[in-house]
Amino acid sequence: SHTLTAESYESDFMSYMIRKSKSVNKALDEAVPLCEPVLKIREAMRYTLLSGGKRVRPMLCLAACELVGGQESTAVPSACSVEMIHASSLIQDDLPCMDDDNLRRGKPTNHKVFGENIAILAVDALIALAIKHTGESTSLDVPPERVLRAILEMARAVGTEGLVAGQAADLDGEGKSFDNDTGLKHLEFIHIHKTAALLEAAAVMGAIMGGGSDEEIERIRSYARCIGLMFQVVDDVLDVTKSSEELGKTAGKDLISEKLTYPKVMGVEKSREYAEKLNREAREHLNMFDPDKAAPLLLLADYIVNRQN
Ligand code: GRG
Repeated sequence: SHTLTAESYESDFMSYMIRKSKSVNKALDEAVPLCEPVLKIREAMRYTLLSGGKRVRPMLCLAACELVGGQESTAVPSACSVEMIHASSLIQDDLPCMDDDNLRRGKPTNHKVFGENIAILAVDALIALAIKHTGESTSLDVPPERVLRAILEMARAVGTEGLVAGQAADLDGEGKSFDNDTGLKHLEFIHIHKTAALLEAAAVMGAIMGGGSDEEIERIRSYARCIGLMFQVVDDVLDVTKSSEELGKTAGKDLISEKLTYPKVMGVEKSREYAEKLNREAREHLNMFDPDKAAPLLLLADYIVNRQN
């Protein structure tokens, strides 16, 4: 019942996504109980963690685990941990000293509700919990080598080889002007680190926990990296298309800023083609697997490339 056939594409995939996010949401809810000590910090953690993201990273983690023959439950703690890291990075990214945003997922940002001091502590606590949760809640049937390897994978995706490197490059590029060639390189570096690294870690953690071979893990890694970059190319295109629709309605700050984007560097059409190319590449990385079993990951790629918001 966990495999999808290509024929029943959309409805099956949607119910698959909904089923997966339900397991993850339930596990996330249980992972951060509202209790003393530090009730306020827990409220702030839960505010962002449980405020309705798309759960793309957890879904990647669970689907990768199942693809290599593992049980969903084996990867649920990893899926939750990755989402905790994601939530922490969103809170930090929205702070006044970073992007200074008032809204996230249509709601006031964490620091707007809880104050900057609490928001920063919630970030720290979410990162610590992410590490603890996979270490503590993964089934004892999983060999400890796998748990260690998965946690290292996640740590790598956060630090100076991952999210932090992407954010630092992003800050560094602010206000600079680039020619198309260096602009593209800069943009690619940012997205490989800010976005693809965590998507990659999510999928790889699932594949590790599920007992995938080194070759399977590396194929899944390459797939996820393509998906991560594609995610951002699509995001940039949507920004442009949405902006021109909404021009005059909302003066979003990206409209007025000189933010570097794929459409700016290569134009909207070429950006769309690039996203399609990355989708084809992502699929190729999975062609060693039984297509029925790989269906969720293949459909996830289509979902990302076709998404409208
Ligand atoms: C790990 C705390 C910490 C910080 C690292 C601030 C920072 C340094 C990095 C910023 C990383 C960041 C915000 C990247 C953007 C990633 C991205 C594509 C966000 C949107 O993801 P979606 O669309 O969001 O999956 P939802 O809302 O669906 O969860």
